[in-house]
Amino acid sequence: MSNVVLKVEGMSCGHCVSAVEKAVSGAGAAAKVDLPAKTVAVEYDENKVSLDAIKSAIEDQGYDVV
Ligand SMILES: [Cu+2]
Repeated sequence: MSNVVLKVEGMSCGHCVSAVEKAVSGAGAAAKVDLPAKTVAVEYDENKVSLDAIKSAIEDQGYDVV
């Protein structure tokens, strides 16, 4: 498993948190959002899902991975 912390712009409320967490789990990984820090801790199996796919899933929800 790999762990990475992404900085994500545009998250402002609980709705955003669940949208991002859902998007990441839909991509096949696990996410934990820290709203005040604007970070998303992602745990994923690099043999099953790429980090790019996870970033795309977040960006598809309208947030920016910086
Ligand atoms: Cu929101």
